Amino acid sequence: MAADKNDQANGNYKLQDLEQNREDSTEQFLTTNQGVRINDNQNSLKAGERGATLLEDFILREKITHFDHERIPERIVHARGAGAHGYFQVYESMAKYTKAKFLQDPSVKTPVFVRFSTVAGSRGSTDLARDIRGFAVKFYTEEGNYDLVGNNAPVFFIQDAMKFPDLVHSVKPEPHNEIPQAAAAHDTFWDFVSLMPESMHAIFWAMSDRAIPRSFRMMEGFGVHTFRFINEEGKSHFVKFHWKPLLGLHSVLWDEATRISGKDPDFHRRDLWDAIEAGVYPEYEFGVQIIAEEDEHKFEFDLLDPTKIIPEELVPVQRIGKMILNRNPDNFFAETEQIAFHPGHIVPGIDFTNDPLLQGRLFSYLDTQLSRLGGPNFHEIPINRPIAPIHNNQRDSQMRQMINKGRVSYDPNSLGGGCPFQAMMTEGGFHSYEERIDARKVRARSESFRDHFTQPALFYHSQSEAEKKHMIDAFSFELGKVEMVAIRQRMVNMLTQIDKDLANKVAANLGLTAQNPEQPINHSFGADTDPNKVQPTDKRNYLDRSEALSMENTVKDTIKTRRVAFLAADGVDDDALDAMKKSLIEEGAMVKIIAPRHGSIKTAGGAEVKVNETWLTTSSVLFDAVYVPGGKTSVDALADEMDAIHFVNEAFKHCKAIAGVGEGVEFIKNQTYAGKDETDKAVIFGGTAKETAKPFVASIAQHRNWKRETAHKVPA
Ligand code: HDD
Repeated sequence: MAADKNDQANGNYKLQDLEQNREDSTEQFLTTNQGVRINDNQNSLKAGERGATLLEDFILREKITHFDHERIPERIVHARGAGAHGYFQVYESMAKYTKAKFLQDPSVKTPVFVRFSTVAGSRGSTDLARDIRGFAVKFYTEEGNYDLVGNNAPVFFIQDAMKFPDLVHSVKPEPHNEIPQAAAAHDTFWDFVSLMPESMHAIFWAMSDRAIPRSFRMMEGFGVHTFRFINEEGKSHFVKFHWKPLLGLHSVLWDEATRISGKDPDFHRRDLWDAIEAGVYPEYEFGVQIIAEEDEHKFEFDLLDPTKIIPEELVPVQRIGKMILNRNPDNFFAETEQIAFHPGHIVPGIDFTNDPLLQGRLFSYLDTQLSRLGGPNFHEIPINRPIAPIHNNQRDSQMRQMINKGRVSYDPNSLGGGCPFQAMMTEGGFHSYEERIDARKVRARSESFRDHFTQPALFYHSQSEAEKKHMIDAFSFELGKVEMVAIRQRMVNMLTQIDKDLANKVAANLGLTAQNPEQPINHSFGADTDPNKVQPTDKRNYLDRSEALSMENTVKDTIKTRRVAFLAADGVDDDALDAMKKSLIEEGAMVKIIAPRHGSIKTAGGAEVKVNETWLTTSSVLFDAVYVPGGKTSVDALADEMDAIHFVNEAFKHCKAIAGVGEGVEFIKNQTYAGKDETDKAVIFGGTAKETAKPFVASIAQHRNWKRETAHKVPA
């Protein structure tokens, strides 16, 4: 695992803490779970060589019994995920706003474990589903564990936790036939959301490119809810949390996503693993939007409403620290599967608001771990164990690890000297923020939550033309998979409330006409009998555009960890191969040689070059760019190979950078669509690899040439 030797130097106390549970079988005897050495692991104990197996065979029974019980229930949502260890450091003390210790001292490295996930699919489903991604961070702080359980979208589909089971039931595979897997594109989901105008903002994020990220390392994270920072004086500020990836925000195309799902359903998991193993550690800056308590009501939306963002133009995101992921788990089950996140795991200096979605989450996460991990001692599982000491009077239950000494398990006591003591606030004791409450007990939703259309419109208007087109395609695809025409129509009608042009384009693709509904249906406000009282309010306009919402404006100055395919065969030109490889690797890219067969190929100069993949084992959709070096016999072999031609065409279709030198130029020009448009700046031809490398690197850094998408239709 990467960074092993540095654990100590990193100050990563969590990794040291895990050491006591790590097992390594190297040079060890095979034993039973009782430590008895096993002499025959091939045969069960029988009454004669051809006789029945004996009940006495404790070794067989132990092995089979353990196996029979290996599985635990998968997470009800976010079942599919991948995790990594790392650490977090604050840039400068945030004492002005919060007393949370891990946000005070820039020299302190706080260990973290992060789990990224999709929401709807099962544990074995594809990474490339169109879905929101989970972005959950556990900080092992010296004051106890703090979990920031966020997503890669800053808004949620519902405003009240009361609706969560309905939302999840609608998106999961339909109950009668368990179809479709890891997809929102089916009737029950769109039936539900088309009756829930409050879901529109999150739907717009889910239909955008953000829902098909290129990598977990290239997506943002958001705490979603408004939380509180509490400082030493007890003063509260509202805060929204952000994660900003240093590699920028990048996505794949939907067509590509569906192909990746077949070629490598573990694409994101593998990408995270490979980057960490290669020592190119994923980095994210931690951002906060801070709002003074007095400004709570100054916005045209409610800070407690989880379907709203605070546009960065209204409150800028301050980047206050950095998280680096530098170590892969040793064991997927023990760490990534057993980690238990809970928004209620907070530390002094951070507190909740009354966001009704957050309030419901505070119940759900603890509850779900009881059935998922089998009982209330899940905090003792190594990955969940805080580095801060635990002392309390909780006792017993399944799988208890802690051996509590003494007679006393109650408080107050005199027999135990009154221990363990309550901590004063000055001693780090958690004290809930004393928010003033003077209210009626009601089952209701605030009027201030009724604007559902302003922010999806802001999101849509902030997208680039390419991104808008992708959204129209996404709506058309998803609704095209809906069988009930009435549901498609209701959804299209809802879209007219947000953007008429979008609604008309989607309607046209569905063979419908978008109609402005007199009254959008809204069941989400419950039992109120006057329908007018529960309708969404009209769209407002407090901001035309927010640059931060478009991925077009992201970081585009690096090719670190980008995967570049070199298509080559025997006779490839030495310089064309070596010089380009060197230039790309210097910039941090990962180069793979794709050839007609495994083993190695011989260059024109007689050198042996190791082959990484063949046409059979890989595909252009697993790469960011393609390069065809010269060398007559090499290029002739490619020209004979339909898969090589398809490789380049497919990369071209998906708007990727393509480069060729020497005879590689002729191959691209004569055999593929990529050579046809001389104005296409992401198709680069050169005489030598050296002169081609610079523009090629610049094109890869641009991620995609979206203009190509509308200019060319490629049958690949
Ligand atoms: Fe949730 C898991 C994020 C609303 C109930 N949620 C879960 C995970 C993430 C989120 C990232 C996976 C954690 C992991 O990797 O183990 N959830 C969110 C966000 C929400 C949200 C950002 C809205 C802002 N969730 C939400 C609500 C409820 C839940 C309203 C219930 C009332 N979520 C759960 C859960 C899960 C979960 C059922 C499944 C597995 C788990 O908790 O540990 O309790």
